[in-house]
Amino acid sequence: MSPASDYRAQAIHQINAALDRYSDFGDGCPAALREAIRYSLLAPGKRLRPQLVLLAAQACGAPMEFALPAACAVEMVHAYSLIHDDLPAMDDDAIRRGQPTCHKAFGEALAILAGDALLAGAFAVIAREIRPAQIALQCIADLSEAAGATALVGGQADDLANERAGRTGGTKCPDCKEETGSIKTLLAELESIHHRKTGAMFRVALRLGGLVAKANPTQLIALEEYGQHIGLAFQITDDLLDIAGDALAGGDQVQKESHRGKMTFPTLLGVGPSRRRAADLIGLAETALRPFGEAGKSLTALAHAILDRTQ
Ligand code: GRG
Repeated sequence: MSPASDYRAQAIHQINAALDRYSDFGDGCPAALREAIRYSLLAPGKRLRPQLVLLAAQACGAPMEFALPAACAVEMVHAYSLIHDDLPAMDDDAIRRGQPTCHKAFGEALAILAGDALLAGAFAVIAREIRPAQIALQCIADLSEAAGATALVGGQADDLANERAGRTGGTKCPDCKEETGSIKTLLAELESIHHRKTGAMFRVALRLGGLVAKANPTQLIALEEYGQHIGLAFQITDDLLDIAGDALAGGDQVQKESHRGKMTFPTLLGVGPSRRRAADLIGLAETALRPFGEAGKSLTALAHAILDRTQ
């Protein structure tokens, strides 16, 4: 194991232990609700966003443990968004994190409520655990903006609207090198959706890590720029993984049923150019980390892991 992946394994271990503590809402929480919350939150996700919080704090000179409450708050918001995204009214998915989705296991009503409780619980963790209060307040303001109508929720709303309007972006001819006017417009729309729906949570994860570590403005700007690039690269690799088994491997189509016919980077650009775009973005992310020098090396390693990921 390389030192960077060893460090990340340690981070994931600490994150899981802290999530376990923070998802115990005490005796006042009904047992079935507690079970549904913990079923989804503690399921084996990649813990990418909380790792970003910890690694950003560490790049700014703070011990990783210091950023655990902020890291868990971000993961709790993420888990809520996944539970709600999987509901029949949204993506209608049956499997998440290798197990039946929350609504399949507990019913729709309890799944909605588990998501609601996680969203509220995230802000409670910040308010209770982060000091000084001025930094907690800033974290709450930033996380609520990232989770709200102009970011996560707004991006999701536009994504659903596009899907329901049947906008797929078509299938790009592999021989076609130039981007046509309409492809450019569709790409800009797609990027705008992803900057809000996926990118905002990446950016805020890095920002919260910086804030709790008392980062200076140059460091905060660098972290957000890095977050912007890796967020989009993550989404492109997500689209590519979603069509895994396609022309690249020459195998069977394994794309999720609910994602068929969606506008994605590969449907707009083709597979090869999408891969190159993701690699370019990781290069830009690495450049953004220059102000951190050696201290940014775990974040650099994480950016490359996003590009090379297989799940
Ligand atoms: C319901 C408000 C609301 C928003 C939903 C998160 C989201 C927005 C939708 C999830 C659908 C999806 C496939 C989005 C694309 C990328 C993404 C966010 C994937 C899930 O994140 P991972 O791969 O998941 O980090 P794990 O389970 O590893 O944490």
